[in-house]
Parts: sequence; structure tokens; C-alpha cells
Amino acid sequence: MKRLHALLTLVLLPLFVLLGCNEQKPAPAAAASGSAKPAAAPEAKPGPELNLFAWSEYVPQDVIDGFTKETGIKVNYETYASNEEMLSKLLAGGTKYDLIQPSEYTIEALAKQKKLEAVDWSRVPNIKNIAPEMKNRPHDPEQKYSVPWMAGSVGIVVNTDKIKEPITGFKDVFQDKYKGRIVALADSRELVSWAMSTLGLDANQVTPEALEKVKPVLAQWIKLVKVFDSDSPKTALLNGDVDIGVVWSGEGAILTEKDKKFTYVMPVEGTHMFIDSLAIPVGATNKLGAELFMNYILRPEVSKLVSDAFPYTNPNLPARALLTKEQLANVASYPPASKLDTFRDIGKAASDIDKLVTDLKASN
Ligand code: N2P
Repeated sequence: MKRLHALLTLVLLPLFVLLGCNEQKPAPAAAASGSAKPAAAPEAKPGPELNLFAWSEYVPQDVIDGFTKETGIKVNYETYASNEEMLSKLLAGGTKYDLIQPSEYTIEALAKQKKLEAVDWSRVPNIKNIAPEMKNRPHDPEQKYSVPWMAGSVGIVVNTDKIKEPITGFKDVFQDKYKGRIVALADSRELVSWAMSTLGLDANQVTPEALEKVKPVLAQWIKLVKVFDSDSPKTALLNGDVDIGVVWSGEGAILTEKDKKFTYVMPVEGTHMFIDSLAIPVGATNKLGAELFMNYILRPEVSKLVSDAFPYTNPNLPARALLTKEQLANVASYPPASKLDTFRDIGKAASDIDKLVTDLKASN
């Protein structure tokens, strides 16, 4: 009998491991493949609704529908177009959000202010799918609070039917001859960082002196821009309203994919990488639902749906393995290896940036 048992174990165990590879017991560090079920304590029950506050054009409807179908949890997806907009609504407290999607520097700021709940990783074992280089970054060094959603950067898209001169960086975009032909992100921290890179300054050293230097540069640039749009900067380029733009990399990827007349350029002055991540704000009433959602979007086949709709840099390695050669060859989504820095929390200087850009736009 004992022998039979040993034999069965010998034969069946590897078979079980082979076949049952997808859904595993939570063992975040050790699990090897795609998708693992969260370890919900028997008494724990998520709430019936999940208030998700996330960037616009970032969470595909089929992902939300799939989650609702599987869990019965209704997702209320409210959008924002900048970290600062999200912060002001979050901190105003009008709505109780269960899940937010800040960029790294805003994760860092919220964590410092003790405004984030630590994620219970036993409920989010699929975190193992995230590339090691996207974890434990300076904004969340112990990976306590955040689940990377998509990474990306900012780049220049040129309509080469209309613009024949070589464009290599911000200084080529913001020229008088392109006045009224430019789209740019409506994002103050971004705008200031582009001007800082052009001046050879470190975009994380936002001192009053640095902002004094930035001011005349931005005053000039802002006059040239026809459209400020962070939600869908591709639209003005697609419509032919403008011929050149500084846009999110995922928007650039969509444009170059749609029409070969669009080219994508990484600014020669340098750019930064953002890591937009899911996090649970203090005060969330459905933390369990939020953790279920985190684990769900970390499944490779679900994360692939995000890449299909919004082709940013997917930090989920098994999801990346599901993408086509064409998707992976898009240089806007997957720029040739370069180590990009991320923005850091700059504390009070964030409101100096905001004031500077608001004033310059108003006086334009
Ligand atoms: C998605 C916007 C990308 C966010 N529409 C940039 N941090």
C-alpha cells in the first residue's frame, strides 16, 4: 500500500504541477508562473462596489467587465488627467475611493503623508509577475503600497508629411515657425521638467532659482502651443489640427501604429520614466475588493488586454510574453534600453510649479 502511494505520488505530482500551473496557492516570492488565487480568509468578504479613480484612457472596459463578471463587484471608474487633479479630489474627501492610480512621485508623497493602506500581499500573489526592476523603486522602496500598472515616458510625435526638418528634441519642437501647430500635455510637472532638461537642470531639483530660469523658456513655449491635452493628445494629431506634439508614450505608440507618417522621437535632452501604479487610499471602504482587483489585473491575460488598448510599457513579464512581435517592436512602448530616472516627490515645490504654469497660461 505504502509503495502504491509512493508510486502514485511520483507519477501524479509532476503531472499535477504540469497541468495545474496557472492557479496556485499564494506564495508570492516562489511562485513561478502566471496567475495565483488570493488567500482570502473565509470570513473576509469584499464589498459590492469598487470606486476606482484612475487616469483617463488607461483602464479598458473589457478589463472592468471581466472583473465584474467574475466577482460580482461593480466598478465605478472615475477619471482624471493629472496626478495633481487626482490628489486634490482625493484629499477633498468628497468621494471615498477604494483604488487610485498615481504615478510614482505621487505614491511617494501620499505614503509620506500616511494616506495609503499597506497592501496585504497574501491577497495579491500575482505581484510576482512584475519585473524586478519595476519593484522596490525609491518611491515605494519596500513595495508596501503599490502595484505597477503601466510604465512609460514622454516623447515627441512628428507628422512627417507636414514637417520635413529633423526633430530631435524639445528645442526643435518649440520653435516660432511651429506656432499654432503643436499639441502638448496639460501637465505642469511635465512641462517644467521638459524646460529643465532643455536647460541642463535635474528635473527633481525644483528650487526657486531653477524655476526662475524655467520661467522665460516656458513663457515662450506656451505661446506656441495650440492644444493642451493630457487625456487624448493623439486626437489633435490624428485630426490634423496640429503637426507635432509632446505626448505620453502610449499615445505615441498608437499614432505610429495607425499611420506611418507619424514618427516617435525620444527627446535628445532626456526624458523620465513614469510608473503609474494602483494603490489603496486610507479611508477605502472596500480594501478587499481593491486587492481582488489588483490581483486580477496582474494576471497575464488580463494585463495583456491593457497593453492591447493602451500600449505603454507593460511591467508584467508573463503578460509581455503574450504580446505580438509588432507590439514589442514599437519603440514608443518599448524604447531601446535606456535607464530613465523617475520623478520624485518634491514637496511644497509642487505648488510652485502649479502656480508658475497657471500664471504663464493666464498671461498668454
Ligand atoms: C494615460 C495617461 C498616462 C499617464 N491616458 C501618464 N502618467
